[in-house]
Amino acid sequence: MSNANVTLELIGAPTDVGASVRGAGMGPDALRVAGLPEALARQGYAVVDRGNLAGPATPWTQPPSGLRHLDEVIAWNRSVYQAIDTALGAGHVPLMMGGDHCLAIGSISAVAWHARKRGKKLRVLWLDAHSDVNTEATSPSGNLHGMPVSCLLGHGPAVLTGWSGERAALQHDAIRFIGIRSVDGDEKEAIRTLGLNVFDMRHIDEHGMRTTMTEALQDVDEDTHLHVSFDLDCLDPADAPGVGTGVRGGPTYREMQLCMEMIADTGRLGSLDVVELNPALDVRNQTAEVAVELIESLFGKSTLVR
Ligand code: 5AB
Ligand code: MN
Ligand code: MN
Ligand code: MN
Repeated sequence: MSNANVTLELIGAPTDVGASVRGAGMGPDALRVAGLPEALARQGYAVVDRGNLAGPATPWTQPPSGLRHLDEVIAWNRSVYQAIDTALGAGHVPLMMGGDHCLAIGSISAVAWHARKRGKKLRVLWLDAHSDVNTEATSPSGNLHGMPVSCLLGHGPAVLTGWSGERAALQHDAIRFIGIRSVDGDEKEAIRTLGLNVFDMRHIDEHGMRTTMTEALQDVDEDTHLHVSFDLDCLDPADAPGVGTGVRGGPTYREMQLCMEMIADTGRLGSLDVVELNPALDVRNQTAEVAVELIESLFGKSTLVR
């Protein structure tokens, strides 16, 4: 299918409601300022920018229970779910511009619903420094951007699970984590118990990005809907300083380019989250610009001469 027949639908979700640090709400506009819609249009895609969703302000209160800003997180995720559901229903490829990573609950739940309806196998690539598999019981912070994976696996609070029509939007073997290097003690336990598929930095260091991605994409076939959940703190903070929870020792810009190019090569990318961009901490919008270049590669822009 030529790019012109593919409609990319950009959906802004300007909130930091699930995060620990303020500023991720400016992410969608920073991506626009860095030229994301124009870059994708230059690749020949039909690009529709739906603008920004509306939602509640972040109260910045401490949680009454272990879940900070739960009501607001639910409200934002409802809007995201609806917008992604509408985009997929129209046959478009949704690109959710966060916002913090709690928004993946809504986006991936909608993706899971559509994948099941179409009889597609769902595979999620979780590009992140963190594994985001905390629960209310294990979270050191109460911040819901550290818990979306648990919610999607059916282990979150009841109000944030089951949105895909099944208790778990994702089976444990449907998700691959890439670039992980900051995992809380209880999360490690959860990764082992749940049998999650983690390609951590040690793996990337030892085997390289090429082998890592070959392994991570191994069972992607023509019946697969591939979803990428791209937390910008996956990148090394030297390349991407504009994030709220940066961790040293991540993939370089070049390694991440290869990662994106290998995903593009599958031809199965069906939806994308770009989250955790924090322009308040960025240097001259550099992280947004890096994100745009990586997204261009993810959608098939190649530096290959052959
Ligand atoms: B992000 C931490 N594990 O739960 C927690 O950026 C950090 O979406 C979570 O990956 C980071 O608070 C969440 C310490
Ligand atoms: Mn994350
Ligand atoms: Mn992260
Ligand atoms: Mn973060």
